[in-house]
Formats: sequence, C-alpha cells, structure tokens
Amino acid sequence: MPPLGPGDLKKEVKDQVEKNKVMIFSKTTCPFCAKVKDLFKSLNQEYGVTELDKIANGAEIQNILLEETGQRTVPNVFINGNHLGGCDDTLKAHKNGSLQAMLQEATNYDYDLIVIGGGSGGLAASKEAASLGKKVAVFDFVKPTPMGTTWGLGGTCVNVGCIPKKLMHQAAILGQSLVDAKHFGWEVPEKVEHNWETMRNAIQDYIGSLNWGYRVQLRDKKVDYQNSYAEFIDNHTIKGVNKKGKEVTKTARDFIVAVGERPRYPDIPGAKEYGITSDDLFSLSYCPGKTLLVGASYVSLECGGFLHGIGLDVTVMVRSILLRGFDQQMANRIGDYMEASGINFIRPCVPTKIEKLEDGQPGKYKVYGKYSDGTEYSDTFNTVIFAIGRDPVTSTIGFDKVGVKLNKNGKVIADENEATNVSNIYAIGDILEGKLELTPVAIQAGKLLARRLYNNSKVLTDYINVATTVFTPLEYGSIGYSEEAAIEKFGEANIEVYHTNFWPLEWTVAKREENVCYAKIICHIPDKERVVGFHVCGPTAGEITQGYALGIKLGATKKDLDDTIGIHPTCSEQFTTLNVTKRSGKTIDQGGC
Ligand code: FAD
Ligand code: NA7
Repeated sequence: MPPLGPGDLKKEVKDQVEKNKVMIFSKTTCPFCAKVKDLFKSLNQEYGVTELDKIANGAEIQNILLEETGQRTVPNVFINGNHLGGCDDTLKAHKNGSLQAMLQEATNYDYDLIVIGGGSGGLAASKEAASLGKKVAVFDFVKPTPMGTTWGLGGTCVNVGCIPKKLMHQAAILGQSLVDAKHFGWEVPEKVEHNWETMRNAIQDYIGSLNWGYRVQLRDKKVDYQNSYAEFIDNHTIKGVNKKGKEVTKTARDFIVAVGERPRYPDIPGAKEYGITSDDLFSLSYCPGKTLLVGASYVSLECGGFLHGIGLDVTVMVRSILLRGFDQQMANRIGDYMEASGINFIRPCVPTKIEKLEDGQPGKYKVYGKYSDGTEYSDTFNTVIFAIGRDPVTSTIGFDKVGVKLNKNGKVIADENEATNVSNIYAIGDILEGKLELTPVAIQAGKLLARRLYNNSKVLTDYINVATTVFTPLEYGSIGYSEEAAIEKFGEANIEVYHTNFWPLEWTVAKREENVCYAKIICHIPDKERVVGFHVCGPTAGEITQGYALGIKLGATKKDLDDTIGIHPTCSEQFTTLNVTKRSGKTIDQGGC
C-alpha cells in the first residue's frame, strides 16, 4: 500500500474497503491477524491488507476505524464493503456459514454497476465504467407529465432542456436576422411568418435521432439498457418496473444515482389541470399563442425570450428578482432588454388561480394573481408555463430503505467523491446538494467517478469556476463570482471591477441598440488582480465565455488579459482592452468599433 497522506486518509480507508471484496486492517506482529489471513487463504479467497505497523499513519487509521466501526483493534475485517469485526467475529461467521454466504453473495451480483437515470450524468458514468471493463446496466424511465408528455433516452438536457431550448433560441435569432438582413440589402418580404409545427417537428426529429444514438452507444459498449423505473430494495438490490408494469429485480456491487429533477407546480387551483412546464413546451403539438411564464430564473426568461422571438405575445410574472443567484446587474440588463423588446413583465406578483375559459389547442385561460402590495391581477392567456423551480426525483426511489441522507429539499448529501453515506451508493448531477445544475457538470462528474471507482484514478470533479450561459434574447455568459458574491467574499475594497458597454459591429449597420451589450470582469486586488468573476451580455456570449473559461481556470489576471491581443472585429476582444474601473464612475458608452 502506498504511503497515506494526512488529508485524504479517511477516503483512502473507504476506498480500500470498497475496492476489496475482503479487506483486512492488520499488524504484522499480531497472531490473530495471521489467523484471519490463514482462514481466507484456506478458503482460496483473495484479500486486501494494510499492515498498520508498517506505515507512518497506522495509528491515525486505527482512530478512523474506531470512529467508523467502533473497533480500534486489529484485525479489522470488512466483507463487500460491510464491517464484519475482528478475529473472533470472523471465525464465528466462518463456523456458522455466514462468512461463506457473504463471500458467495459478492460474486453473484448481476452487475458491477447499476446506474439509475440515463441522462447527462448517468450515460457518461455508465459508458465510462463499461469502457473500463465493468458489467453495467442503466435504468432510465420517464414518468409522464400531468398533461401526458413523455420522451426517450438521454434525460433532461437532450429531450426537454438544453437541446430544444437552444434550437428554439436559434429560431428566434433567425427571426431577428431577417429584420437585420433588410439593412444589409436582402429584400425580405414585409410579412414573414413563423410556423410552430415546422420548427417543433424538425427539433423533435433531431431529438429522436439523439435518443436512438444513445441506445446504439449503450449497445456498442455492452451496457444493458432497461427502460424501467428503478427503486432500491436494499443497498445491493433494485426493483425495476417498465411501462407495462413488468417487474425485474437486479443486484449490483455499486450504484450511481443520477435521476435528475422535474419541474415544480405551484399549489394553486388549476395549476396542474391547465398549466404546463418546460417538460411539455418543446414538444407541444400546437403553437402556444399568448403565453404567461411564471418564475424569473433562467428557464422562464429563456423560454419567454424565444417565444417572443418567434412572434408571440409573452408575459413574465416575477415574484421578486430576476435570475436569483446570478450577477444582478447582468440580470437587470437582460430584463431591461427583454422589456424594451416588447415582453411584458408583471412584478412583484404571484399567481393565485387559473380558470379555463375555452377548450382548444391552444385553449384560453384566465389567470389571477396578487401583487406584493395585495393588489389583484388578472389576464387571459392561451398558455401558462410554470418555471418556478425543479425538485430532485429522490423521494420515490427507495432511498428511505437504504438510508441515503438527503437535505430538506430532497437533494443528496455527498462528499467530494460524490459518495453518499451508504458506502456503495454514489450520486451525481442535478440531485447533488450545492452543485451547479448543468449538463457538462453532470457528465464530468459521471466520467471521473467511474474512473475513480474502476481505474484507480484520484481525480475529482472541479466544481469551481464552471462557466455557464443564459440563452436569453441578450445572451449572458458568466464564470465565477457575481459582483455581489465577490464583495461579500473579498470585501468591496479588495475587488476592482473593469467594465464597458459595447456595440457589436454586426449591430451597427442593422441599426440595433447601442450600449446594451456589456462586458465586466471582477478582479481580486490583493491576488495580482486575479479574475474571479467574468460576465458578458451580447451575441454569442456562450462562445465567448467558453474560451475565457480556460484562462480563468488557469488563474488569469487582469494583466494577462491586457497582454492578450484581441481578434478584431469581435465582441470577445472587449476583454483584452478593458480600462475603465467601475469605481472611477467614468462613462462606458461606446459609439462604434
Ligand atoms: P437528467 O438529465 O435529468 O437525467 C435523469 C434521468 O433519470 C431522466 O431521464 C429521468 O427520467 C430518469 N429517472 C428519474 N428517476 C428514475 C428512476 N427511479 N428510474 C429510472 N430512471 C429515472 N444545462 C446546461 O448545461 N445548459 C443548458 O443550456 C441547459 N438548459 C436547460 C434548459 C432547461 C429547460 C432545463 C430544464 C434544464 C437545462 N439544463 C441546462 C440543465 C441540464 O438539463 C441538467 O443539468 C442535466 O440534464 C442534469 O443531468 P442529470 O444526469 O443529473 O439528470
Ligand atoms: P429556479 O432557478 O429554482 O428559479 C425559480 C424561479 O421561480 C425564481 O424566479 C423564483 O422566484 C420563482 N418562483 C418560485 N416559486 C414561485 C411561486 N410559487 N410563484 C411564483 N414564482 C415562483 O428554477 P428554474 O425552473 O428556472 O430552474 C431550475 C433548474 O432547472 C436550474 O438550476 C437548471 O438546472 C434547470 P424567487 O427568486 O424565489 O422569488
């Protein structure tokens, strides 16, 4: 065994217990330890062993074992990740046959790994584990929405998240491009109409091809795909139920749970009967018409943005602030831009009731609400979309039977290894407490966890400085701290904010708005003005932000950005020439390139 570092000693002990079917913590001088080892040799059973008298931190390991098992003495024996006890316990288990049963059980699992959830995280983890030679199954099942929508393999991102959302955003961008095109000489007819069904069908066809592609990938990697809803029976056994109600029971040594989240509905009359969510919107068979979006975070603003972009009458009902958790200056810029473009914002207001006025596709609904000062609100809409948050799907998967610890919101509490409190059960993706809910985060976590479990890797997912983009009509890319969070963390005097408005060259001839696009970095002064926050509002913000994410991961400072020669004419080059500090109060308006 390699020397154990002090910081990760606990993890090392846990890893050894998990990786070895039989694990013995022993001392070379201990006759009882020799007896136990002889017993396993006589059973032809391989075992892992750590001789605590031969390593510097043996005593610390004994303390950890005491803490975890209540036993400090050696030998300390574990079978299949479970604590068995010392010499007497092992001999007794051998005598009554339970030891042999335990050893037998370990060899009889159906799979090395069962992954519950075939979304971003689950697919990544299962494919990686299979590539490493493990026998793997994925259980993925989509419970229909209240209006009956369901979808194929691939999880939220592919079916009802990133992919259809970005493609509908693109439909809106193309609409804007038609307007811009006239200024560049294209003779576009005055009246250009958008066809919802054409867009919807094209996007759904593409999603269908992705669903199929995932099935093929799983088959090629020999991952067993089960289209069944899985639930734990014990910590090595799950029950799967398919849509016909047929049950299967399967066992595995390890489990990775990546069951994601589903949209929340408010507890008001008519919500589930007449409202829909993003789970229904992207495959809606008819154009939603005049639409109300309830909620003000990115799902709501993105959907509101593209629905308005394809020509619909859109209202967003905001309970308090826009984009909670994001930089508020950027959030308000996005809101102002959307409002100026004709999207109606009702705030601060919450819905209280929905009534059906007319059936139809779409129908007609009356929505009642209440402003924070008590004033009543009401209006009629063809479609009401709730985007008021998403709940982890952790209450219906038998976690109570195996004792996996959840927080009060149902999120899984796991350590930096994505390990839950149950030694062979791991969790990744949106269900994890305190982690960013993003597809690339779930994928990275799945891939790296599989490598740690099955390839002796020690590389952990780095959840810090993850870049992200909100695909609102004015796109917003961000990395690291918001200005508010940076002030709270480092103190106002210790941060310098450099910023500028900018006017993308493509917008000049098109006569689009000046000074709505904006770039800002937040630098930590005592640390050589290291960039701790990066924010941009403007076209292709996602593409810009992804590039700078590498620089920020590598610790870029303001000087590094200044030393970088820009690409002209681009929006991205703004970050190489930032020279106005927010503190100075100087103007940042721009008139050209
Ligand atoms: P999911 O992808 O949700 O997969 C979980 C799977 O498990 C689902 O198929 C579910 O049906 C299945 N399941 C649940 N319970 C069981 C069970 N008991 N048995 C079997 N199967 C089960 N992220 C980005 O990075 N960029 C974006 O632009 C972006 N846009 C988004 C837009 C919207 C509208 C939404 C809702 C999300 C968006 N996200 C985006 C977030 C992204 O989709 C999630 O972070 C990501 O899908 C999480 O992956 P996951 O593996 O944790 O879960
Ligand atoms: P979020 O990020 O949880 O935001 C929820 C939004 O809805 C937020 O603006 C809330 O306002 C608002 N909200 C919450 N409850 C209500 C009620 N009852 N009435 C009106 N408004 C309400 O949810 P999203 O759906 O946008 O996204 C969740 C995840 O999905 C995200 O992390 C991605 O992974 C995809 P508040 O600010 O609390 O006043």
